Amino acid sequence: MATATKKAPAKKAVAKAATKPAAKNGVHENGTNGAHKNGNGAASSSSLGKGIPAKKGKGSFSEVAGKYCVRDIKMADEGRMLIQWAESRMPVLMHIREKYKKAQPFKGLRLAGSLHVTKETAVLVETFAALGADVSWSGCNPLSTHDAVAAALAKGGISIFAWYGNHEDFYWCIERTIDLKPHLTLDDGCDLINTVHEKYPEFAKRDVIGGTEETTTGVHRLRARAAAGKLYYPVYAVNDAITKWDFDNVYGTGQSTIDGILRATSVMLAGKTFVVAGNGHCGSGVAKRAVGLGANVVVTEVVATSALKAVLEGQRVMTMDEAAKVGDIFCTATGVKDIIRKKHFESMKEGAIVCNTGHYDAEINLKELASITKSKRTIRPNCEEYTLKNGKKIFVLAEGRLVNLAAAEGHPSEVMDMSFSNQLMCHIKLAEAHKAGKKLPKEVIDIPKEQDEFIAETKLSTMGMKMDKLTKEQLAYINDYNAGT
Ligand code: RBV
Repeated sequence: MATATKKAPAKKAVAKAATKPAAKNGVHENGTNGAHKNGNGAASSSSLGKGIPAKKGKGSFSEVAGKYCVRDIKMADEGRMLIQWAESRMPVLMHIREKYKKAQPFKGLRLAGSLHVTKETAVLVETFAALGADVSWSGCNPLSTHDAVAAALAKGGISIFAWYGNHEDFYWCIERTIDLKPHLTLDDGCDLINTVHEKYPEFAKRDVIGGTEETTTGVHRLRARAAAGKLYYPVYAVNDAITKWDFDNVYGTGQSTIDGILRATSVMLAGKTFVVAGNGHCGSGVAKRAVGLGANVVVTEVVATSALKAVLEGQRVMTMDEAAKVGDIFCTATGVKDIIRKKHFESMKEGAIVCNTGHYDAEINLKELASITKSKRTIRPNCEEYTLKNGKKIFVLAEGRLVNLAAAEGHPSEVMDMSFSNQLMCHIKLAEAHKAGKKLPKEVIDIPKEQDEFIAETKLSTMGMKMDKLTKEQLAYINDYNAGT
């Protein structure tokens, strides 16, 4: 127990957690060297969980070695209320939780996840635990962990390693979740999958049943890994479900990105020139909402069809070289590095605001910005003022990391309901296939159409919406190749 500053309350909290749905399988027998004792397959002589290296991060933590490390377990009650708030807005996920509670599809299985520790994620995590999984969790971005939620999960018995501002120990946390020797992995951005594959390839090949990936950037990486013949277990591309990318990526990113920009700046969007880099699902969602608030939207693109869509939505398309000169606010959503770099900062207007909503912080080249900067200060939370050598000021939000998660609370619960229902259903499929002795191909697997239909139908019915059904005659008509005028 390294810096167990809050040792006593933490212990009490874990014991108390037995009443929570997550507790039964979430609480591990304390392995002081970080190795969990409840393993039933993965060899304990493996290098996984062979001792816990020291953390690099400073500050105090609430920590029980091998079990959890969060900022402050005393925040658990605040986090619990946030989780309850999210639960009440995630009816599809809660419905699936109820449906499978008796069957306990994850009984005997260990699951490690790396995904933003938000109130919505907590509902997913506790659903896995309620359905029998032994869960370990880490964040997938240094600035997206909600400390109160992490505390509530720890208190509820989940093995969680995550805190806000975790730059130095990001991979340390992921490693602690791998100590659990997971049968299943759940990723957002592929950091967990990459660590398991690169550091523990034999374990990945032998012991891991399968995994899932949440986001566009992660699925790209996964497909690249599969194409290189380096994917060692089957992984569902959750991002590519219709009920994920047509909703989470568009409406979730749209609303939460604007939310993040407003919380970090409180500027008026009406009348501003708002530059969106990338008109994919995410960028188009941001553009839609910026238009709705009266901004003048400019889109930069490299794909002609995506550029054309923006033009037909009434937005202007230009190169970043041109957009840099006219923009008041810039938001990157491309998944590509160096979208905004030195020459762009040099031609920006005084007071330009720059942020990113893509998964990684590579889209804005802050090193190049630093090279032309005289001084820097944090002028508001999540808003840094860079004063350039020529006296011009540029404001960067959330250190160029996902502004929607770092400066706001991520996507709303209502839309994460569908994304996380997809996550859960894919893991149920993996667990069921495993229990039936069925081997899935070691590939990136697409989401079956029936899953999308089930999730969309359930979501609609929880919203009180009813759809029409085709009559027999209508069905026959649309399937009649010979029907004419
Ligand atoms: N995302 N999660 C949340 N509230 O938990 N918000 C956004 C949340 C996910 C979203 O699914 C997206 O694909 C991913 O974060 C990007 O890292």
